[in-house]
Amino acid sequence: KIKGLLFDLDGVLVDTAVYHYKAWLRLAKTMGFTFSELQNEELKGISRMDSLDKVLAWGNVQKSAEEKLALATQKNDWYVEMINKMTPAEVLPGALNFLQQAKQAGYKMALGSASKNSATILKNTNLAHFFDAIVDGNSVSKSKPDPEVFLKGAQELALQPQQCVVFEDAEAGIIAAKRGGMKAIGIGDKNILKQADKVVAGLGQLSVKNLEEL
Ligand code: G16
Ligand code: MG
Repeated sequence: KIKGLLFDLDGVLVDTAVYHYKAWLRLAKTMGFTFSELQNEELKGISRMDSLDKVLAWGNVQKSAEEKLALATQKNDWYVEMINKMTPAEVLPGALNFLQQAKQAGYKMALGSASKNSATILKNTNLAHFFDAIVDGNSVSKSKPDPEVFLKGAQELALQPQQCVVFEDAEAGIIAAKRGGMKAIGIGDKNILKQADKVVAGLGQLSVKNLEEL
């Protein structure tokens, strides 16, 4: 029986991808190149340093480890400037209602995000109080598709992986959930999130009652 819900942040509860995109693009431009919105899709769900490596490869740019750290810090400063101004109005459609229903129904809930900025986002959007545990980029050593982030989440909820459902918009996140032994609900496109047990366009398309059918 399902007792715990593990939520990805960017793309599931809030759309911070647009802020990541703006900050990475600004960084690319300082190095004299640009990249497309389609390429930006590849940055979803992966860590900051992995994202930087991809961006640099697109620009055919080589940097030392020290320079990379400075570039990632610059990008993050621009990103944080934007998320500092986020409001509860930026919670994705249906997400708040779903979290409320789930809380009411007695599910334990954890965040499972790759971001090191999850605390700021949760605070500014008023979502922090829903979570019994927060596992994010500050507390994991291996990025999705490694299941670490979700295994830790289940553990912090004192549940077995089989008792948990993961909500994810990135293919790497769905793979992480399946490798961890959890059910996975994809938020997005069926043709991309192939390994998900079920795919919906957004949490608004899902009712907490649907969880019992999984
Ligand atoms: C999010 C985004 C990724 C981002 C990562 C790290 O993951 O989807 O694009 O690179 O966090 O973010 P930060 O630079 O803030 O540490 P998730 O897992 O919430 O979808
Ligand atoms: Mg995501």
